[in-house]
Amino acid sequence: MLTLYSFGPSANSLKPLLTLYEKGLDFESRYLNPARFEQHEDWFKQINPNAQAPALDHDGRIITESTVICEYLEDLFPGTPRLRPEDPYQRAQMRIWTKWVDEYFCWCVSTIGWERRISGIARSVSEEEFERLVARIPLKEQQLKWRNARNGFDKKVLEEEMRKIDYSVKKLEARLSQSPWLAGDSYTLADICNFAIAHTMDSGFPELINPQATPHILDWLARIRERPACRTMYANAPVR
Ligand SMILES: N[C@@H](CCC(=O)N[C@@H](CS)C(=O)NCC(=O)O)C(=O)O
Repeated sequence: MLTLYSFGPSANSLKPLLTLYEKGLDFESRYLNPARFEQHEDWFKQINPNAQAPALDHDGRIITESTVICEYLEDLFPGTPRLRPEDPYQRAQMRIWTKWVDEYFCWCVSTIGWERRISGIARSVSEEEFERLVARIPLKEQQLKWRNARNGFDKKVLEEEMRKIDYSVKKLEARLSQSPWLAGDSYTLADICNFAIAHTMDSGFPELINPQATPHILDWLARIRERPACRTMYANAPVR
């Protein structure tokens, strides 16, 4: 029995969600609502002590870390489709791109997302209620992120994150002008994990991602969105 706790098809949650749909696996989807701060509730901290989504429950055993969950699913269900190349060089390329998304790309996009979207959630409650909610968050750095979302991130931090996003977009475009998928000839976890962060960037950052500047990224996004698994994932997304 597989149960995925997630925010639905967004950011780190999208990675295991799309992997599960790609593999056509039966699983129970438990959506957490960030607008209700559900990820910080005690029952969920029993599942993931970091109070963050996603988390996978496989027959009572918990796996956290979005990219690790994807690799775990690939280990358990390696067939149809294979999402990790057999060739060691291409497999290494896949891991370079998943490492990059986890260590660099996701962070700059995340900060701008927190400034643009999470700020609304952080400001939706009274000061007293906000303090009560922040006190439930186990990671100090996440507490700080919530405070920054409520008070507004430093302008210099936002400028630096935008610089990193610009660099990331150029790096992705350059790679996708060389091969159809990030690790080479086949669609892999590298594409799923980068798509998780980039999937709404053509609407969120049209000054960076557009037909003139990034035709290869747009083509890559379209090819992933057209996949039956991706269509099903979006069709089943929670309405908020
Ligand atoms: N390294 C973790 C990061 C998980 C993470 O950052 N989750 C975010 C959503 S993308 C979260 O739960 N944020 C809500 C919060 O921290 O309150 C992973 O890849 O799974």
